[in-house]
Amino acid sequence: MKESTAGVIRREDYRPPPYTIEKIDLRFELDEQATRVTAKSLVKRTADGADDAPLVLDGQHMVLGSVHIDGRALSHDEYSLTPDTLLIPRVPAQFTLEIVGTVNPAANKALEGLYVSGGNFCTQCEAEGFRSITWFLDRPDVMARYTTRIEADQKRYPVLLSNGNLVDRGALADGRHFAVWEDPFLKPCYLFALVAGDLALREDTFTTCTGRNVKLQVYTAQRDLDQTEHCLASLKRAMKWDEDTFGREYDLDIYMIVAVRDFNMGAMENKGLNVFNTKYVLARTDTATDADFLNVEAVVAHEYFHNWSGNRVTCRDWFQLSLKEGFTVFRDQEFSSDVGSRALKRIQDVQRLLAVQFPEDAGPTAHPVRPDAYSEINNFYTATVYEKGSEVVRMMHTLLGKQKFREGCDLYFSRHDGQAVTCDEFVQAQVDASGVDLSQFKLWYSQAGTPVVTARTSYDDTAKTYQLTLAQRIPPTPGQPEKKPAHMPIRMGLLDAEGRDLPLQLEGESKAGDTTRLLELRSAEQTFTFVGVAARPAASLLRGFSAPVRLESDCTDADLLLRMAHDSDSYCRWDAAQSLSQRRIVRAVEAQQRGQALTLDAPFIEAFGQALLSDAEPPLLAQALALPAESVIADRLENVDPSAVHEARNFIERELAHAHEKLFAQRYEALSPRGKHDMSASAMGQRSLRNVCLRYLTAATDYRDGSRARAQFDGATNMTDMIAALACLVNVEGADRDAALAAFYERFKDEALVVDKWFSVQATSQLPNTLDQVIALMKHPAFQLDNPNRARSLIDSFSSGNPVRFHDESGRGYAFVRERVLEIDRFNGQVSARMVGPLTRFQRYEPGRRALMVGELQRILDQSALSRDLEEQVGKAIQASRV
Ligand code: B3K
Ligand code: ZN
Repeated sequence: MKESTAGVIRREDYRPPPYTIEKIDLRFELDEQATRVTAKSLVKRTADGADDAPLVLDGQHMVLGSVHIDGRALSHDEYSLTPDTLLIPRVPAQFTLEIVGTVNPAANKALEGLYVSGGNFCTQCEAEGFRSITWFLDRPDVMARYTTRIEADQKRYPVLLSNGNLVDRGALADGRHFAVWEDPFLKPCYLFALVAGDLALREDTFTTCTGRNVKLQVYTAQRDLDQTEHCLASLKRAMKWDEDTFGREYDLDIYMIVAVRDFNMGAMENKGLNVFNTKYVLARTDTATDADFLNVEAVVAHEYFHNWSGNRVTCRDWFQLSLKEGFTVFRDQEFSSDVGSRALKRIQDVQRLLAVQFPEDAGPTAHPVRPDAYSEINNFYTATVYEKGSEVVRMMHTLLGKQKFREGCDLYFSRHDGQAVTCDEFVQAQVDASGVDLSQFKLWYSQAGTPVVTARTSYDDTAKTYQLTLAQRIPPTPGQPEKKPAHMPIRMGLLDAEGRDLPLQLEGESKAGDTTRLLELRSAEQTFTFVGVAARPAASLLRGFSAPVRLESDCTDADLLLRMAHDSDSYCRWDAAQSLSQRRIVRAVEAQQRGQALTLDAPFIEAFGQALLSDAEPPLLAQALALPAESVIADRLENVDPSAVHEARNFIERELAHAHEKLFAQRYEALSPRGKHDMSASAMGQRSLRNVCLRYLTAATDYRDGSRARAQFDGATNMTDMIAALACLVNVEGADRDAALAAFYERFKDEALVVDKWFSVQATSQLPNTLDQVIALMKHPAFQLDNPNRARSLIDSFSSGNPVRFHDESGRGYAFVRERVLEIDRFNGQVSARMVGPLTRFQRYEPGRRALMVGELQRILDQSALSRDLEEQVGKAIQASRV
């Protein structure tokens, strides 16, 4: 096996930089194949730098032109150049360094550094892309003041943008022109950005809380301009919210968002000049779903919030990534909760955590929220750093309370404005503001793995006491065999036989108090005794999902049924419904394995009927009725046979559909759209419930009759209803399916994001020949492997969104993904390293599948010249497979 520790960077090895760069003037002479970049920097030795410390700059994929120190050209023997560095052995304590280099943006398919997308220039520097633009101290604790002069052909690139404020512009000879941008704020180089192109603009203004006018601009291709209204409106909402909720005001005179089609991730918070994947900018009701609208709003807000949590206060090193990401995800989740439905948002966020982060935390690439080592930092933009990181911030919010938490944030921002700091400093600010002891709590930053909390309960009818014993254990993860108990907030309540909340009185308290309590679990096991409990209650635990743990409780089906119908906590109602479904699916899997007939119990069927008849809020009801995803079911089992899970889930779905066909149909009809298309939260909620009903109604025909879905597809006036209908239809063999797919493509073939949906929906079909269809679609003229959105729309939708076909027992699904991963890895390691993810989650599967998956991983590792990104991920997976 290849040496897996080569090139590993460790947190404990952090040293402050021996030199820093306080100011940099950049000049770009833009040309698709050969852009000349001149960087003039003010370099200073720091207190940590020895007199004879060499200056080692990061730089790659560039051709060096010249190096000057204080105006004097260095000869070749005065520096040494490697593929990743430029080393100058002897330098003064302070000097001006001028470096000229050339880059080839058109050839850049890794989409990191300076590249061309849709004929326009753009950049992506986080985490380490700036080193492909010029030689620099590419680390976030080196913060400089930037000016950027851009020169380009006036006709082809009329718009020239960079960070900060525009200070000069004008014409040059030969039909070229220039613009000069100046960013008054110190920033690390990962926040640098440049955009040049022929772009259309939507503009607005925002007046900040102190009365400053900020110009807001959204740039896109001309043809997409009518899809940018929602983006701009979302930005304004986010700016206002951050003032009201966190007291954060915007600091420049202009805020720009540019949408590009070729982008490795969602968006990038470059100072004053965000670059976005078109997916998170464009939204019009005929091309984007309700979920797309909400995602645009959330991502726009997320990037905007980074202006404080990330840009004004940044990370000292990349191990601290969650300092800005976990906190900013928390902020965007709170924003979405405040402007939309808090209850729904919480359920959706938990769903994502269960579907993506829990499996990651249980797999070969499990890592702490603040990792200890990496080979390729881009592999650490993970659900753990982001979403679990946000849960960690949320727990502090819970433990401190809203007010103290806000004071802690204020202190953090004022204490560290303009600095590059660590997660410890964030926690310290919370401690200093609140006086709350978070020393044990900090283990959440250093221990990987999802804690399992077990709840045992007992009721003493004579003493009228109720005991709740909570025990915790954190499973071993790679490199961390032993764990210490975590400090976690467990919000809970107790329900009486009618499902009403009981006032709670803990032993030792003089009287009963609130109906919801915050218990703090700190030890491996703790018992809480409630007194004055008249009859055995049902425990409602982990209200609002107060800690990111797997809860295993001894609750009965009767408790769950009661909580599903009556729990005052909306998350707990949802969780009860999901647990009931999950239990039945697992029973059906076991029955299959024993060769027994599958059955579904009447009380459960009855409860679903009651729910359908209830006046529960439609979006919450939709979430409760939708069965857990196959991947989420599998994540709770061992030795999984994905076909059995698929069969079991389909069985439950079909039984419920048959039993309640009439009710589903009534609800479906009653929720039919009336009047003008409405984007209110309640209208969106109704659409989501109606589309869940459509799914059950199609399941009621055993996916043999797609006529209702076809009718919805034909009559749909918006993308939400259209794609929901198509997602049902792709599972129904026959003419309706083919006609709808053809019509959809014909209508939307010029809308790239909708074509992505078209590929994606086909890749998720349950039909047995889906892999062949996917392979055929790779040859479709619209398919493009080097566009990340398009590649993911087909390949990731298949591997992550279609477990039963991906895990086909022949292993063909695995081989297909391995081939694509290797193809993409030749030009884009960031995308290939993510795409391999589903192959690395082999641990829960039965031995046959596991061996096939590991076999494919080994085939990947046997290749030479893998990207560092892919090699790290696959190397870890192989290592875990040997334990
Ligand atoms: N900070 C960027 C992510 C950069 C990813 C680099 N591989 C987007 C965000 O989290 O806001
Ligand atoms: Zn972010």
